Amino acid sequence: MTDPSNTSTDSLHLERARHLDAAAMEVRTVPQLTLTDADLSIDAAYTIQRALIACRVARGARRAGMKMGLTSLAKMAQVGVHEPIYGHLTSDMLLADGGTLTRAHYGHPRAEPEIAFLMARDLQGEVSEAEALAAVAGVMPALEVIDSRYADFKFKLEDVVADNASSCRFVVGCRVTPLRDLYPQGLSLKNLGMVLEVDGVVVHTGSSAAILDDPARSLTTLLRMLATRDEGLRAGDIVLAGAATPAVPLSPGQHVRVRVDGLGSAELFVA
Ligand code: 0L1
Ligand code: MG
Repeated sequence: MTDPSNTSTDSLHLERARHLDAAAMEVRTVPQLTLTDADLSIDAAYTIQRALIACRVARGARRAGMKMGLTSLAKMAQVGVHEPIYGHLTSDMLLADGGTLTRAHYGHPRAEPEIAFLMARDLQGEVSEAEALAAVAGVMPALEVIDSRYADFKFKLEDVVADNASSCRFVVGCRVTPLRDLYPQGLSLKNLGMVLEVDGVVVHTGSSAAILDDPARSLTTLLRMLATRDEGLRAGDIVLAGAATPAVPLSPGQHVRVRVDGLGSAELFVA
């Protein structure tokens, strides 16, 4: 028999997901969920996140992969939350390399330089970094555009998890570099130089080492977190490993580019 208390919890999660989804569509902020529910758990927040993604899938979006967030000290300090989190990427969030983002469609978008993995095969469970990398087709430079349903990006861990880890749009460079191509150049995924430029001016420099010390660790952390729900990654998934520097606010007219040693670049324009 269905437990009526579970049914009411499920409908509350769905109601909150719809509330966040509507706010994104209508470009407005909402009060933090934890203001009215101080007991909101991380587990419940990830359930709301999945219901939020289901709203997009119902509108025709497809799974594109996953993102890790808050994987660097710089990012944690920027928003005052000190634990890595994950979110879902859908096909409607993908912006072509060199594509244009319309600023007015978002509340307070920011861009950050990232490393993306392309998964060659399905992978699930607790694996070593070497095992995770063996399932990767290659890596790409990426820009993630984050936006938050909460005013001034002010939230608690549970709020930002429910809001799909602030994920909004993403761009990946058009070249997928197999990891074996890095080593002959004397490069290591653990320490690739990363530069974020706005209008041709360098605004932040960093290293892939800022991403949990090694982007591969971000991948294994994601797999460990997904395993708690008996989920994993699928062949063809793009995984944004996390940002190497703080995010920069976006304004119309800007050209934003990330350059990563050995991987090339990815860019977007803001209209
Ligand atoms: O991708 C990120 O690191 C962002 C995670 C959520 C925190 C934020 O909105 O900056
Ligand atoms: Mg990010």
